[in-house]
Amino acid sequence: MLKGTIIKGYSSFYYVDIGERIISCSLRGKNRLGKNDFYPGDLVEIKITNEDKSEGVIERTLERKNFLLRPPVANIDQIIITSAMKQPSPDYMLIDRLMAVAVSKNIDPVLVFNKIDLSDEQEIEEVRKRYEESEATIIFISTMEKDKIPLYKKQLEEILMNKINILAGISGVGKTSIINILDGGDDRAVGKISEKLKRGKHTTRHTELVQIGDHSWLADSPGFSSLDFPKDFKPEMLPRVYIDYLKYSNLCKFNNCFHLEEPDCEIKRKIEEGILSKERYENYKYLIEELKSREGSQY
Ligand SMILES: Nc1nc2c(ncn2[C@@H]2O[C@H](COP(=O)(O)OP(=O)(O)OP(=O)(O)O)[C@@H](O)[C@H]2O)c(=O)[nH]1
Ligand SMILES: [Mg+2]
Ligand SMILES: [Zn+2]
Repeated sequence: MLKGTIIKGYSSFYYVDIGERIISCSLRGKNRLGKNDFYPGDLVEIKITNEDKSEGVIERTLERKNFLLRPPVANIDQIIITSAMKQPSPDYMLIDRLMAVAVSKNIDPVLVFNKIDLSDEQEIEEVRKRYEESEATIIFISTMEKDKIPLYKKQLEEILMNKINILAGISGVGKTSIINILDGGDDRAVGKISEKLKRGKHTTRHTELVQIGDHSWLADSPGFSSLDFPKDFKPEMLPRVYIDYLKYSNLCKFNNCFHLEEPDCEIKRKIEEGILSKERYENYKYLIEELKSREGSQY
């Protein structure tokens, strides 16, 4: 039995990447009844039925580590949270929320700050400091700095490598410009990635993973509604997905410390010492309140 990843599917027909090539797969009768869903990103076991034509059948889906409904993609490894240094200024509330939501869904957050040509070293340092303790990968780029584009492209490709990625960010931060950088500059057909992503926009049913490099994939940009906390996510789980707080919370007096009113709280100490970001903590408190009110409304 071979293992592979579904790249795209049409009704009961799927393209499965098995590493060195793509196999066109159909479903076995028992799987055609619609009980089991198969989505891009799904890790599947297949059997080759026709070696010459690269055809096969999907035997079964392996357990998913996560699933997004819009776009419907399984097993997302990484979310590229894209912001601009200016025009528009970073929406820190959104960044902090997306980071926490991502971790809650077992997706690694990466922070990309674009348009550094519009900012100075000091502003970049402030942003870097703010997320220093979060352990999220963070890069600063500009799609306008022509001479540095090969360097930025390489950095982006390294981050995306061997992963299923999704790109998120509000309008105008430079998502399309970033995809254009990834698209150009080598022997692949220019514009292939953006063209494929554009095609997928009209139909959520035919979402596909677009290949960036040998083993890196990019899914359609998710709608922000699908980047909410899972329904069963409780307020007391927030400290566990605010990754910068995890490595210090064992020093809080109470082991289930919310880092709010409790005495002898290591997180509040680290904020006073200027190690953890005060602004990020304000957003933490806001998210706790939001999760509490959501719970009350039986959402
Ligand atoms: N100064 C500057 N402008 C940039 C940079 N990158 C992109 N822009 C400009 O910012 C604007 C928005 O860029 P897009 O790539 O279209 O942004 P987007 O995130 O795809 O926006 P939506 O498609 O609306 O979600 C365009 O006018 C770009 O030319 C940059 O590094 N520096
Ligand atoms: Mg765009
Ligand atoms: Zn605490």
